[in-house]
Amino acid sequence: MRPPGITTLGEFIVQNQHSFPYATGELSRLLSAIRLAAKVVYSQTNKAGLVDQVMGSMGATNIQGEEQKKLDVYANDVFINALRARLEVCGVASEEEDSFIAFDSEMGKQGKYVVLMDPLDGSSNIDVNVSIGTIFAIYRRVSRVGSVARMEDFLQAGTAQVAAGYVIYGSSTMLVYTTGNGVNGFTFDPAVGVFYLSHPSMQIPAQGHIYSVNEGNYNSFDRQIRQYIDQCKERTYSARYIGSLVADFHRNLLKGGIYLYPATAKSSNGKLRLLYECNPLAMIVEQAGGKASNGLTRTLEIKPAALHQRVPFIVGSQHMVDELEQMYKE
Ligand code: AHM
Ligand code: MG
Repeated sequence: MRPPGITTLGEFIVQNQHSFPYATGELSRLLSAIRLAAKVVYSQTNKAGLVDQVMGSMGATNIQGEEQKKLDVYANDVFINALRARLEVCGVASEEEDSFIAFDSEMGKQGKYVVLMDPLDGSSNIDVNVSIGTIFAIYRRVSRVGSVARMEDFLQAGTAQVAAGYVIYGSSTMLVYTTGNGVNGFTFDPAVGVFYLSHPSMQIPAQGHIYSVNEGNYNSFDRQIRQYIDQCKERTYSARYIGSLVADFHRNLLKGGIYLYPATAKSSNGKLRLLYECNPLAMIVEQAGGKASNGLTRTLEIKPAALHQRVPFIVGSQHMVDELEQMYKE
């Protein structure tokens, strides 16, 4: 049954489309495609352990050398197909694809937007019943409408995002997004098949008491990161690390905290990808009053050089990120 007086995601998108600086309806249709794909992935995720297509590995690796899970590939296909079916999108870039996919049909070339995504974030948690997610960023293309999408459409700085969001498949499924006018969260009611506005105008507390980092890499972190972690311990902050970026980010957004994936011995630029993991979450956190940086530079201002570029990522409550940035300055 529909909770009385509660707005659905569909209604919210339509009610708020006037605040979007581009043509009315375009972004609404694009977000509807994402909403639909999220429902499909949710329904498949919930069958993990029951059907063969969900848990386990594909026996292949992606271009970044990471093992592809069955659900990685499934979610990738679902999101790409949902976006391809819309007039608005001329191309997609994904963690699971070597290069971007240009929708080069006559319809596809008319699309004004590109979408960059991590279709299934937290892959290592699929098989162990722990929260996972989807992250997406939406940009206006810079190439001519009517032509085939080009690399430059995808290599835009995060400041150019027109919308960004994530889906978390957790104890409930939520879709959280921003179009640059604050952040709103919607919870899925599986009985009705509808997302309802449950978290209007989300704000991250300016100061938190949670730090989230894979401390197994402590010995290879920068001096500033080690110093910051030591300080968190002296202050007896809580350590919370799920290993799904979306889930760690979501908790810190609600409760206040800081998430760190700095450079390590294994990966000198950290593990997380700028374009479809860091930038969308950076836009969301800023819209919610928080901050994201690599320690020295605001994440959204980093000039991308490659589709799968990795950057050190520090994101969360404003005062916490400020404090760590101060350590870098000193
Ligand atoms: P994925 O997109 O392949 O799942 O990888 C990204 C994930 C993040 O969700 C998570 O925060 C991080 O990798 C965990 O890495 P680690 O296991 O090194 O701590
Ligand atoms: Mg990921």
